[in-house]
Amino acid sequence: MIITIQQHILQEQKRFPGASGEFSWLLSGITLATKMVQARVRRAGLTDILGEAGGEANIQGEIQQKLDVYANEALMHCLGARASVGVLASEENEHARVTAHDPEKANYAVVFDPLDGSSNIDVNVSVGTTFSILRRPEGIDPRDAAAWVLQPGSRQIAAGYVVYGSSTVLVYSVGNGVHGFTLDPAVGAFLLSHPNIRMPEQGKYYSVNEAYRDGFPPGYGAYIDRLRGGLLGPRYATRYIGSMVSDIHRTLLKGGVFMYPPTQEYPQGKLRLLYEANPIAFLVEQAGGVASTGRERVLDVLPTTIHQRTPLIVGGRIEMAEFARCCVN
Ligand code: FDP
Repeated sequence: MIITIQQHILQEQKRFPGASGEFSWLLSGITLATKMVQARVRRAGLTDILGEAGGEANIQGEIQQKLDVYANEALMHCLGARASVGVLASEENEHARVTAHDPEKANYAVVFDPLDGSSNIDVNVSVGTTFSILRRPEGIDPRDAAAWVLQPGSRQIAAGYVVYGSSTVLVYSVGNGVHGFTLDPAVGAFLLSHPNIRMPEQGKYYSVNEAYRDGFPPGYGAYIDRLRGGLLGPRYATRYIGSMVSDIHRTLLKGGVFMYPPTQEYPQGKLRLLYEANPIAFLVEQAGGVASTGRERVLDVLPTTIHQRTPLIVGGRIEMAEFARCCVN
């Protein structure tokens, strides 16, 4: 049976008696925006839009716009128009923004990275969008945008990503398992292709930028050597695309471990807690895997700033148990 994402969202909604449908309407804003983004990504090599943002005219006399700026505007526009959305925070904007006319009546904040891995776009490597949805916390001033989003990841009510790869795939969870949908470009609908994704307990790949190995904290090098040396069973091979959503998508489906540890350049890790690590950790846990900062569960971190960085280590149960033995202190 063919199930579209809209049908799936409506089915999920039935689990919550009295649900008004506003949350489903919010999610449809995300699917619309990501369809717009994927249409641009697919034409990126053709339309010469890879120039810098901010005003270079292309040969048609149109103003060039960088794809990540376009992706940001698409999400801001599609979500900003939903009355249930009070606050939006994006990797592309310095501050979170109150978008609702009447924030007292809005219930949700959406935090997103409109185009993750964008340094890969001009060499035709897959990129992605990540998003995290939070409910407005009790007792805050609804006009204080930061207060909406500075919540630990365990409070997310939904999260997901879209990978613009050999096909466009949207993976999301509302806390009831993880489900993946592939865009059928002929009809413009996301169709259920990966119901109930479960992460294998063990895979055969580790995914890390090993060029930074000398700067990793103690234990990481030995951990990698154990994976490579077959101490967990298989001798692990490396896969590192350098586009987080793509590396995570593979890890979720095929198993293994993905790491972006602290490095010399990024002692706090490079990835962003609110719109990269948190949605990924939510999905990974929902799929039966483990997500750590190297010190604690990612979803337990209480953020203090919107763009704060964190180390991120995610993997199957077996890899993460070994990681805890080698690296967590
Ligand atoms: P990018 O800089 O291309 O936006 O979040 C940033 C990110 O990509 C991730 O998608 C990717 O996993 C990581 O950086 C790659 O960083 P390194 O080049 O340092 O490995």
